Amino acid sequence: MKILLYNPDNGVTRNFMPHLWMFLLQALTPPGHEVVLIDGNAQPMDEESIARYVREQNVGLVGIGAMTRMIAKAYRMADAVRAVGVKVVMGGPHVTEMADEALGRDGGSRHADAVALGEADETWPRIVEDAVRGKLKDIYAPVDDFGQERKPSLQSYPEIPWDKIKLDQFNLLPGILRPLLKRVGAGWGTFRIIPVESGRGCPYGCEFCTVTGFFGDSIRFRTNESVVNELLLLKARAREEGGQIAVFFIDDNFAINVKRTKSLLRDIIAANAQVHWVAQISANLLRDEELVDLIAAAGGKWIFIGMESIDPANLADVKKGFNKPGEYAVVLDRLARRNVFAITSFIFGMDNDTPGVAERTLKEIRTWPPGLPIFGLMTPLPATPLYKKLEAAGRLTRPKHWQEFIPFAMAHTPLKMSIDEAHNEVRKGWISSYNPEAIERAVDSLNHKPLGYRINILIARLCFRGIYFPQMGRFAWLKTILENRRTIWKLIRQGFGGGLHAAVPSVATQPVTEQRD
Ligand code: B12
Ligand code: SF4
Repeated sequence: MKILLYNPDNGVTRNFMPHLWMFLLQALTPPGHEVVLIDGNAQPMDEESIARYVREQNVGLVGIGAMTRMIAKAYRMADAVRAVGVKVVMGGPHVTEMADEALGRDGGSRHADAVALGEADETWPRIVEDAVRGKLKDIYAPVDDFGQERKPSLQSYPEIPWDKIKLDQFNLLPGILRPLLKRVGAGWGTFRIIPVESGRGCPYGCEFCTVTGFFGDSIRFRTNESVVNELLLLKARAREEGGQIAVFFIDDNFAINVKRTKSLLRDIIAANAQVHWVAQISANLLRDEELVDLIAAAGGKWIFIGMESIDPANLADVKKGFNKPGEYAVVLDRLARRNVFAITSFIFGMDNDTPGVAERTLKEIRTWPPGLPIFGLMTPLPATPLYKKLEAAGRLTRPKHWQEFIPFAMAHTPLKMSIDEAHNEVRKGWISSYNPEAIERAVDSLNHKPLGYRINILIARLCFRGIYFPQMGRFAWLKTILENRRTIWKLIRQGFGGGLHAAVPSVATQPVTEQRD
């Protein structure tokens, strides 16, 4: 049977990396089937084109996975596939919580023939076999022989054949920057970010988060050996294609068991399996100097830290009191001393937020080493404790906000500010952090570091601004590059080592600091 696994585009950004679930389910598909992957972020498709594709390619089963924010598009695509008589199975965090919605049992129309609840590592082969026999069930749940929920063990994690998988659609290098990147070193023909997981689960249970409910509060790990082998495979691929591969460890808290993380990092170093990587780690776990040393030595470059708020009352309110704003600066300095920088994520519209929260947060951020601040709004995702609390209090203004997804729009009213005020605070956060002057300041603040670090933060900032400011398509990118031409030009001149006193054409309003590496 030919199986199509499809992930809808998120409609806001082109996702910078592929979705792991597709590659994982492909690797777990029983032999004898052909599995095709389409990520709508890289290969845009509408309802008509997916219907045509499944007909022309004789696809027998379509699997669709989506987060809450993409679910409306996922349903539309599922409807189009079902309309041409092909079965659809849906999975992922949204339909796990809202299976009745996907199956049309809540009064709405039916979108999926079957729903895979929770982690599908063990149920997927069964789903494929049932589809072949024409006997798909409505619901597949990961349960043991006694009907008790069973989380799959990651001890026998499948080998994802990264060396063979076609990844043409995931080259992130904008052609315009290639000449500059060649100056940094050989091997910049391609640049891809690949998701790798080393464990699942999180015991913290923050009120707004789906993870503890979905993956459970006890943590399951892959073996060090299997993670190291995956990194070696990716490293070999980058070498072969004369490009760069960076890894995003998508574990929700990569250092949740510090002892185990250290042992994994030591094994990565011993096997010479270092690639550049990003991981999510909460600030409280980054107090450990030895851990941070190992992160740097094992290839860690960016750490995503869910700071959420600089207000301890807000943090306590959402059960994230283990975050201590007083130590954020210390943690970030500790990382920066090892040339590891942070993606710092904030949520505005929390119940203790008042107008001015953006400026208060930005004031703190300006005292930190340069990084990538991101700002979002408190969002009640289905089945989270937050959703239940707001629903019970009658505070949801758009209880089914996913049916009409609007980026950066609240679905409930915060207690101490209006919805519009919260939206303005987020806007202010993004404008102040990603305007051309802010980007230039961030790049200049690394003037004492080798050129590669400045190029790195420039590219990262240009990409990250696209999370908030529409930046899809060549024209939008060209505009962004033009707006930031002064900083880009400065780096080009530093890279080529000439004309350091020349003014930036038509935009040089300040003297440019002379800087050589
Ligand atoms: C990596 C990641 C991202 C990446 C993007 C996704 C990518 N390219 O991988 C980035 C960093 C960009 C990101 C951003 C966001 N993310 Co995110 N992200 C994750 C993260 C950490 C890992 C995803 C992953 O690969 N997991 C591992 C795989 C194996 O698990 P899985 O995807 O759930 O798949 C399993 C099952 O669900 C099932 N399954 C999934 N799909 C399908 C399909 C079929 C057909 C079947 C049968 C089974 C199946 O089988 C898989 C194997 O068991 C998850 C948390 C988590 N641990 O999952 C959050 C998570 C998915 N993100 C979340 C959110 C909210 C966001 C943001 C909205 C955050 C924000 N406020 O800005 C943004 C939106 C992004 C966008 N523009 O679309 C939520 C989603 C909750 C929800 N109900 O939708 C999660 C669960 C985290 C959370 N805090 O709750 N994210
Ligand atoms: S926000 Fe992070 S720390 Fe909190 S429950 Fe979710 S994954 Fe765990």
